[in-house]
Amino acid sequence: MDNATAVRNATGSATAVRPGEAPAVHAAEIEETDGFHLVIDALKLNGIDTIFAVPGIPITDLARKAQAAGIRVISFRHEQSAGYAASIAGFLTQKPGVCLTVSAPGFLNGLTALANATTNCFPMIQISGSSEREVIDLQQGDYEEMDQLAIAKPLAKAAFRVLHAEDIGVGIARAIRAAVSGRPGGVYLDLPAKLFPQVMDAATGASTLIKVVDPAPRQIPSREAVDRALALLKGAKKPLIILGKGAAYAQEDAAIRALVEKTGIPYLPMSMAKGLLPDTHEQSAAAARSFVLPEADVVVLIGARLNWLLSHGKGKTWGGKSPTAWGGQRYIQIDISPQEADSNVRIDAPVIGDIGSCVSALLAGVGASWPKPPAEWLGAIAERRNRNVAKMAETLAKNPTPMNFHSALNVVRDIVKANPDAYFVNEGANALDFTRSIVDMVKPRKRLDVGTWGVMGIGMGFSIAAAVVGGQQVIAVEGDSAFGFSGMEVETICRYNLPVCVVILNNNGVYRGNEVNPTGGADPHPLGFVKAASYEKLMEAFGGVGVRVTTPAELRAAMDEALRSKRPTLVNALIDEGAGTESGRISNLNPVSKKKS
Ligand code: ADP
Ligand code: TZD
Repeated sequence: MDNATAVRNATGSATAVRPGEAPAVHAAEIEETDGFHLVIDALKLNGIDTIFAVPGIPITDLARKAQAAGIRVISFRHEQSAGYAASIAGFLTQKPGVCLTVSAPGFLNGLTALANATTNCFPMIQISGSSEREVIDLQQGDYEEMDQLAIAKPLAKAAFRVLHAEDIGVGIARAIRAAVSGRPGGVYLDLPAKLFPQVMDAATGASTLIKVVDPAPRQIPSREAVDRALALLKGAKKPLIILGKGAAYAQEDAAIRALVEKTGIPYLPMSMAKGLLPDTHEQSAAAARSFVLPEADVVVLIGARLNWLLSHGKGKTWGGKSPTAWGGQRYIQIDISPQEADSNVRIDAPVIGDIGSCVSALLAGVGASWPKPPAEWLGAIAERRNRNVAKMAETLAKNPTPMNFHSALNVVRDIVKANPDAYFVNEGANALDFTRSIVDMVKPRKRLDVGTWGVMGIGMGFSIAAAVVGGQQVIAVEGDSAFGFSGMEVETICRYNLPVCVVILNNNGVYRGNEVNPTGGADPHPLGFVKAASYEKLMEAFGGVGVRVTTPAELRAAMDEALRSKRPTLVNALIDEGAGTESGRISNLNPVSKKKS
């Protein structure tokens, strides 16, 4: 405590005496509380049991006291990873994941993750300590001076500052509501250093705290919207359902499955919706994606936006005649955000509400007489799918030397299949794209990846959070570049002894590792890394298991052992350095100069 001296009374709670002030009554007789304890009590009151943090001024004691109060404090090496961990904890639990950062640089390090949470619709609260308001506003050069609230505002769904201890309850209640209600997102909560040591009597303090009632209220769609959608769907000749990560987040798995199965409509899962229904489901059109998108006539979007990941609903992907032309599909969009419809193409039947309520309302209109999609449509999809699956099986069966993405991922595919409860974290470019299509998921919310931004650096933070809040084994498949963004967190994995098996698909660089400096100079190529780097030693440095493998058989043995032992393990899988393509599957978004050199 900076301004006040804590005195512990017989019950162990803090009382405080300001320097130079005589206590009015015997300190030991008064139950007092302070800002530190009010923040902790407010979080606990609202069921927040875990904080992802990097401690330092002015929140060191907050982290310390939170742990003492029974909150699990997971302490990271870098705020960005702590932030990513908080955000994915929010996705997995529907409770805001809390990230705790220090002022200015720590705040900024965490802010990338907060912005990413907002973009991905993950509920998260970044609580950051900040310097003295008066000094910041006069720009007098305080320690880690920064107007954090102003900087966070445009990147967060909401941003608040609490100046007085008696407002902590309201501040945390508002942050929780903003994070989880409607479209979830990242919320910033600014807590200046001076707030923490403010004292008040404990009973008054307790009366200021708020246990939030119904923080994410159901939003029921209108009857008209549901009828409009059903009418459109009933007339479809080539219907298609697209499941997005909003559908995974909603935890309405049974209702979604019932809608898919009762209507008999083929579906496509977006990356993080894989496993909502098992990827092996006979209605999955994932292996016929490039066929169904341009062919479909009515598309039902459930918790998925028509953003770049779905080519904005336009162009060749959708059968459009030019890159910006609409393909002619008609859309039903289920989303909690009333502003999402028409953001890219016309939505004929928006159904606005929470996914559970919307899907249930649609289901109620799908009776026994619901017409199954025409057999030609289902047959054409099955034919494409079977052909593509057979082609992939052939590729996966090959065993080239050196090992490549496919032969390595064939092993990962088997191991994930045998361990359906394991969380599966994935980042990279080729390491992401190949993995997404090769590794099947059979359970919901198990696949966690780079999301809407395609951001590198989520790997270790997501893995740590999944192990901590999900309590299960984690397998992380990482490009070697991707891993580098959060690699130091293997120390965190070892420190907390988490069952995380990191597999690096190491091709010596970004996308691939075989490009050379065209000038012949000594500098390496900008996309290349140290050849055959010993990433496994990083895990060994902190007491975990490091294994270097060059064949699928060695990879299988190393992963099997990692999952058996549950020890922190890093498998450095050396693969063909020429195997990757530029930007993986999104090379169309990568401008390339036509000019030679
Ligand atoms: P993907 O990348 O998988 O396609 P997006 O992140 O683009 O998914 O879309 C998720 C959508 O889900 C967002 O538009 C968001 O508003 C919506 N969403 C999130 N949670 C819910 C919910 N509980 N009910 C309805 N819609 C939701
Ligand atoms: N920085 C951040 C934060 N996110 C990004 N997406 C990038 C940079 C650019 N980028 C990609 O889009 S993928 C990638 C980078 C640097 C790494 C690809 O290399 P990799 O995977 O080794 O991880 P592959 O398998 O070799 O393609």
